[in-house]
Amino acid sequence: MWKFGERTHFIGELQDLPEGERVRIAGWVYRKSELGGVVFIRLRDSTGVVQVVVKEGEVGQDDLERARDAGIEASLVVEGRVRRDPRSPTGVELLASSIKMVGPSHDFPIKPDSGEEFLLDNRHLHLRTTKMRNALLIRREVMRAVEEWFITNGFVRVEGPTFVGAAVEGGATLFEVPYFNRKAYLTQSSQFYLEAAIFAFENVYTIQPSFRAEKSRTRRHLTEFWHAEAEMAWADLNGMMDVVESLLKYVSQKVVERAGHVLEALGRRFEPLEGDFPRITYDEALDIAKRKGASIEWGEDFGTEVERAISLEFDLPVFVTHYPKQAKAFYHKPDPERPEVVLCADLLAPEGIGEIVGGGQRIESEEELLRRIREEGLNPSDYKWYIDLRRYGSVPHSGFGLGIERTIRWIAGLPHIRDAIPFPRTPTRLYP
Ligand code: NSS
Repeated sequence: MWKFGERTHFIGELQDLPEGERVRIAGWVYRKSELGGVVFIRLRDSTGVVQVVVKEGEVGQDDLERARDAGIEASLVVEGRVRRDPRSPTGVELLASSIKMVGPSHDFPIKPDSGEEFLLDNRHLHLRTTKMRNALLIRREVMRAVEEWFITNGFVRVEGPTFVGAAVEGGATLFEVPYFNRKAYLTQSSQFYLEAAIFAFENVYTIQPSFRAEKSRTRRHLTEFWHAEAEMAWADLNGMMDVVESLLKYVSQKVVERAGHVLEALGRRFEPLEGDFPRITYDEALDIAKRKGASIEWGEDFGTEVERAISLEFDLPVFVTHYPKQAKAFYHKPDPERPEVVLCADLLAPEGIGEIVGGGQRIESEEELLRRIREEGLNPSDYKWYIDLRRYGSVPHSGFGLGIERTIRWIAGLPHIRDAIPFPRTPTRLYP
């Protein structure tokens, strides 16, 4: 890791050093206590925590006073000697010989009993606590593994724009923004742009934010979420599900391998996914839901509660395929053998989490696409370039979108989606 500043070591490196080694470390005051005139500071940097012992005779009087005055989260540079101490969790502590105060801190507002809303209002400070750091370390490993899977499998990254001219996933959740003397919207999905890019690269992906003006305040909706999307030329519905399954198995394996200790610290038991993901149809899922007492009719999309009931039936993520046409967006390809359903698949994560992936096979014919656009009461002129893609060597193709925060929430076992992202955006939260 890059080292900046005056330090000679990161705190996480101290445990490998011999008794008496002289070092200079830097960090933030995590806890502090005083006993018999000796000040004990637990100092934190990004690699760990170590106890610093500050006592008269070893440091000057000024340094001792500085240690006494240091508030929680004050930043310090400390010089001292390593002491092996079997009582310490890492086996070492530091006997200080000098203390430099870099940034004082008074009355750090985050306390063990701070309430949820207060913590959200202070997310800029809450980020440095153990709980948030652990959640964000899982986020880092999920992001990294997703990107790695696409790169190792030869997918080309192509970013879509954030300002767009028309809806992908229906007008109800569009965010409108003024765009000079016109209206623009914030993108709900990069799917259409990835569909254009398959003709250049065949297999493409992106990882970028999508925006939805979801008014529902739930544990699984954000207004701005990170979206990993892929699109594959020549792939059918089954090919698409194979990609999702391989990707999620890889992500589960890498997160456990690289951050198993973080999952443990979060109190989360999570094992790499093994075995084939079950694939059931909407009709079969509907039977399960009804058997469990849900009041839902054929044709309706599944809400949070119904998805929860279905996902609790399985130990692995489950694909639900062939939804009724009216429950899904216009671009899904109707099943040629049963045109009232479409060749789509949602992936429901287990433990009641519900949908984390949505995707399917796209309509490749111009006529059929126009028919579906009109059937949905949409204006073909809003989708001119998208329709155009069907006129120059159109091919069967499929793709999907995976919600990064929903995936993190599931893997890390977080009670709420907002803890899966550093600065959550919800209908009521635009600060900090
Ligand atoms: O609406 S989706 O089901 N599908 C699409 O947007 C497709 N156009 C993607 C594609 O095929 N390229 O959203 C995909 C996933 C969904 O399964 C969730 O995991 C996530 O995106 N998602 C969200 N996460 C958090 N908050 C909100 N509001 C949200 N909406 C969707």
